[in-house]
Amino acid sequence: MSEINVTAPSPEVSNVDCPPLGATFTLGAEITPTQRAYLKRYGYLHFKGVLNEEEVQLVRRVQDELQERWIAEGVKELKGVPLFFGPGLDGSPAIYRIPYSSEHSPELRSLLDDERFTPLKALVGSGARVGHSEQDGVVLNRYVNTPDSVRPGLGWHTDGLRDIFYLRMPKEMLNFGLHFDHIGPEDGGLRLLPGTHTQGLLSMIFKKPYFIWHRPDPNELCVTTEPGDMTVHDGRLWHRVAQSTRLNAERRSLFVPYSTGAPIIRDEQSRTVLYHRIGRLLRRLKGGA
Ligand SMILES: O=C(O)CCC(=O)C(=O)O
Ligand SMILES: [Fe+2]
Repeated sequence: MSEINVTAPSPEVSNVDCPPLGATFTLGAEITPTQRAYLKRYGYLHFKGVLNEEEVQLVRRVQDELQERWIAEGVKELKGVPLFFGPGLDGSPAIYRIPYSSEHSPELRSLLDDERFTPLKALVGSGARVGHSEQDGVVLNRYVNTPDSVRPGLGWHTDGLRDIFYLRMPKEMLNFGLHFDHIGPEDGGLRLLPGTHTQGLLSMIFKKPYFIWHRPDPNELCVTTEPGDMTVHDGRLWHRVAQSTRLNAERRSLFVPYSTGAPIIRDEQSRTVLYHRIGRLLRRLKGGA
């Protein structure tokens, strides 16, 4: 993989050479034309080392603390968004998906509001903000690969379909993911179908059966990550989280919604979102919670 840094002023995106598929980048003071060209063509960007080691430790600790807290307090959902429960690596209860995490951790919130992420907001559009309290908020994910796991991976999907469940048309939207483990191809992890963000609505809805389809695609790209890496993907891009080939392995990620436009704010009275109710039903059928 090549490391690409463009610091000199560059011409408009249309004249910029797009680096080859699989390129990785460094997050600087602004998103470069090269980076924009790559995002436009392939629908995603991979930035290396956006968080330092200390910050990686901080997020891992927050994830463990919130998990401990919600389990101790018997919290099952936050603002109508269910927490996903399942056994952890050592078999004791764990939470695989924690929504609204930055609302309950001022240190996580201030980390994500750090200046280094400002250039990313420019990508989303003017007035873009971190959706700490919008949709599902900042989500902490844990994928556990043990025989008892109820979520060793995540089936094919686009993130834009959520908009349809929130009763609005999928808008242009970017998802920012932070990664907390060393993940090579054999560790499973994020797989993308580059370029599918430009598909029409029909392909976005019907290309693959949402969430239940895990089969590898001949065109999928495997994103290999180190702790502290960041990925950005277009909400319309097809992707999945592949199960690890190593038993007793875990992968952690954090997803940050950046949005513009009218916020979708939920509160403690909000009803469980339909797609989460369907998801919970499917997990229960598999023995999860
Ligand atoms: O964990 C990841 O890298 C991806 C998670 C994801 O695609 C999602 O939560 O929608
Ligand atoms: Fe996703």
